[in-house]
Amino acid sequence: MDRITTLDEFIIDKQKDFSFATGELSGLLRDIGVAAKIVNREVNRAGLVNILGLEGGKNKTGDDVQKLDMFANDKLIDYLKNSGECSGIASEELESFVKLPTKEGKEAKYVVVVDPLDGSSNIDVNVSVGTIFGIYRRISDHGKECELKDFLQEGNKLVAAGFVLYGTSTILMYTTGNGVNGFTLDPSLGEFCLSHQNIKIPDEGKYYSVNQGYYLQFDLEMRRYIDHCSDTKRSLRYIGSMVSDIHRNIIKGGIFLYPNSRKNPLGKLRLLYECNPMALIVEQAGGKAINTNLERILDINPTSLHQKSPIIIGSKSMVDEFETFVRKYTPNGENI
Ligand code: P6P
Repeated sequence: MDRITTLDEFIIDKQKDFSFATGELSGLLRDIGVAAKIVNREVNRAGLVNILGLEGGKNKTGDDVQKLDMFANDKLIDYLKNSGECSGIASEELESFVKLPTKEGKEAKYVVVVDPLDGSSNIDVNVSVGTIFGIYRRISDHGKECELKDFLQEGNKLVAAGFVLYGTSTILMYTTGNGVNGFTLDPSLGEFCLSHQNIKIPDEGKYYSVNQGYYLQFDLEMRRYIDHCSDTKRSLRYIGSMVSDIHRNIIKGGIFLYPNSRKNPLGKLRLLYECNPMALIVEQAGGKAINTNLERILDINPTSLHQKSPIIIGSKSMVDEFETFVRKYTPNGENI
């Protein structure tokens, strides 16, 4: 039996790849791993401990806030606060970012963006959900509290990004800019163990993921692309949980599309803590991520914490093919 490599061992071992590394980022990644194990425990028993059902509130973008959302949010913030490596957190569940005003928080090098529990509409029906995180090096003055500009950085400035998928097994995947590695939680050990080393997304795939219920609200190029997927006998797989859909496409190959529509002129997914971290992971795995103006997701300049972006992400040749439909069917598309 191959030797088990735990997430902690891997993070520490990979730290040696960075001569300038001083251990703070490693500590932050390890703390996120611990928080993920705690969230996983509650997700796995959500039906038993009365944390199902709606918290009653609504988050910044008007989604109903479910108790498990807030539990995940609070746990992640608690562990990031205690890490001593984090200066602030921006979360889908909070209108503004959280400053960590302690001495450690003011001296910390990093800020974290997080969607604590993505796919929350699936919680009560036992369909997989996920946590998405991204880590930026702060650009505000050390020794002082973090500022909004620390979070409003382009995705190409992320120093790390990852997700946790609470599915048939619990998997944590992350990148620090040198490829993507995946770790599966072994409940008998209570450890995330290396299971997907240097994973690469297939360049082509048979799956396309889009909510076809919005078909008539989509722009012409999107409708023609969907028709093309159907004509070429691709399989539609749409879980309604971004992390699950994109994770499947990383493993099997495929494309995930959440475009603009008449209902959502800028799409639904948030740039900072959903699109950017997933785009970095997919690019690091050899894939591609753009918006419906054919801009690279990671190059979009954020202007607000909860801003939305259309996203087309997945196998490179499939995203490239989508681009041809935009150029062909969008007015003046040939000049994009
Ligand atoms: P729709 C879940 O609520 C989420 O934020 C993503 O995880 C998912 O991809 C998307 O929304 C589903 O949205 O409009 O298809 O239900």
